[in-house]
Amino acid sequence: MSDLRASWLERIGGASDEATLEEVRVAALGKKGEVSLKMRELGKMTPEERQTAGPALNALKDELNAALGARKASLADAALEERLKSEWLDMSLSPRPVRAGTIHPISQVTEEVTAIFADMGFAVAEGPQIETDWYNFDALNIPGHHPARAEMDTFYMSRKEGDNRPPHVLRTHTSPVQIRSLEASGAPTRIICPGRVYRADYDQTHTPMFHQIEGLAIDSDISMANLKWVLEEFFTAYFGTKVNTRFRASHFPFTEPSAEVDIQCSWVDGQVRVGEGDGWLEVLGSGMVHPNVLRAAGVDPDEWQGFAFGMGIDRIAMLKYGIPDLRAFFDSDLRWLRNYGFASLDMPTVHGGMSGAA
Ligand code: 2NL
Repeated sequence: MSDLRASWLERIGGASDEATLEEVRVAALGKKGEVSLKMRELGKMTPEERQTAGPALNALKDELNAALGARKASLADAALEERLKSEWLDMSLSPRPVRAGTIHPISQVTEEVTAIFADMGFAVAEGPQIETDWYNFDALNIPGHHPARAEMDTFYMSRKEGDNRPPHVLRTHTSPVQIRSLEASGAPTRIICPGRVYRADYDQTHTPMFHQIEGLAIDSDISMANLKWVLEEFFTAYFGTKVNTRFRASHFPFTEPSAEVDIQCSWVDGQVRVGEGDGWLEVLGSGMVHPNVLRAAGVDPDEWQGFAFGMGIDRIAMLKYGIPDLRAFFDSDLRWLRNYGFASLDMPTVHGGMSGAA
């Protein structure tokens, strides 16, 4: 009996998969299994023999059943373990980089500039890019014979055959937005107008479409002194360092007096550095709004006065980030701009916003 027990326990322990284990079970405890046959033989024994053999066989049957159950469970565990190993997935792997859109550098700079003027109480105004010649020229005291109205600088829209009204133009500055805003809301006012403007010009420093930001402040006592303070405050905030300015007398049809404004700079290793130094860079035009312009916008020049200025966004973006060629802004591939510190180009911008994205 103990040989029987030992040999079956060994076969159970040696079964390496569930199918083999089932074969062992049938061979021991199935209808014609060895242990089952032995139990059938109990009937032929004498009562004395049966008294010892019966309980021994029952105990053996229970023990083998328990051993079969335990072996089956451990084989199932091992099989699961194997499966888990083969089906393992590395969740720590970085995802493939997502090609996402980013904010264009010009838009980033526009927002930066707008935010600085907003802190000084300027509201943003926007308007159409296709303008009438009244809003683009006449209202700004630019007479019909002025060179700025010449065919070579201005993009004219064509009229239908037989329509003899003056043609619409692509606005050559954002001033018409300020005229429209003055007309609609009157004085006092403090606004800035960023946007696209168009001139027929194309070389290393000019593109036919570029970006401008103009400012306008009208009240009863606004002076050139306010203009100088506002501009120095702006340059210092924008360039992150104290910036000195120089006002040079100039001429624009829409301002009187007029001034061109330079910022102080130095040249280090062929690169311009804004703030101080022995050089000056022209960055904007400005002046006191001409009485004719106030009148054209329906504002009484005997009651109101103020300053206006205009600057190229592309140009001040180039100055801050050391970008050599204006045309680079309008290439389709902007990845090179990462070299100039446009960090948000590295950050995916997700529709609806993502924390941390600019
Ligand atoms: C320049 C010159 C300037 C203005 C723009 C302006 C607007 C109104 C009335 C009067 Cl509504 N002036 N704008 C004034 C002076 C200069 O821009 O060289 N910009 C790049």
